[in-house]
Amino acid sequence: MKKIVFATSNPHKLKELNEIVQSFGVKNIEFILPPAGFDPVENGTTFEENSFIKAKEANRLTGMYSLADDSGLCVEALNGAPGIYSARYAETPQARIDKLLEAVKPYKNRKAKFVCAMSLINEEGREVFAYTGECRGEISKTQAGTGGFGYDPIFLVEGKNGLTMAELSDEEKNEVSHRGRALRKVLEFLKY
Ligand code: ITT
Repeated sequence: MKKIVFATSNPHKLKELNEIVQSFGVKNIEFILPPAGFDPVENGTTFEENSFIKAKEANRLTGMYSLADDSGLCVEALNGAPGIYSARYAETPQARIDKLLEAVKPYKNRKAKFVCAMSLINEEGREVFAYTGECRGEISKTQAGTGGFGYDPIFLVEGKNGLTMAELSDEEKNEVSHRGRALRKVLEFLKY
C-alpha cells in the first residue's frame, strides 16, 4: 500500500479524488491529508507552478509522496480570468458566481474551460509526474443544479445537451471533468 499526501485544504477536491480513485479500481494507494500547518504560499503565475508549490510544501512537511491539484475556470472573453485566481475572485461561492455572470454579460462569446494541473512529487522532493486536464464548455446565462462545487452551476458542459456541471451526477462529472482527466493520468503513471 502506497500512501500519498493529497496537498489540499478543499474538501470538495478530496471527495472527488476519492470517487475517481474508486471508479478507476485502484486498491494499493491510500490518499491522506497534509498535517496541520499546511499553508503553502500560492504565488505562482500558472496552474502548473501553483500545483508544484503545494505538492512541494506537503512533501517538505511529511517527507512523503505528495500530489496537488491547482484548478480554476478560464473564460475566453475575459482573457482567461478568473483562472488561477478562481478561488479568490470574490468572498463567497455565490458572490463568485454572481460576479462572473455580470462580467460575461456584455459578451456574445461565452466559451470557457475548467483546468486542473496536478503535480506528483516523490519522497526526495522531485517532481516525477505532472499533467494538466481540461474540460470545455460555456458560461450559462443563469445558474442551475446543486451538484459539485464552485462554478459548476454556471458551467454548461460541452456535449451534455445544455446541462450545467452541477446538474450532472457525480459519476458523470468525474468522467468528463478537468480533475477526472488529470487524476486518471496520474493513476496510470502510478500503476507502473
Ligand atoms: P487548495 O489550494 O487547498 O487545493 P483551493 O480551492 O484554494 O484549494 P485552487 O487554488 O486550486 O484551490 O482554486 C480552485 C478554485 O477553482 C475552486 O475554489 C473553485 O472556485 C474553482 N474550481 C476548481 N475546480 C472546480 C470544479 O470542479 N468545479 C467548480 N469550480 C472549480
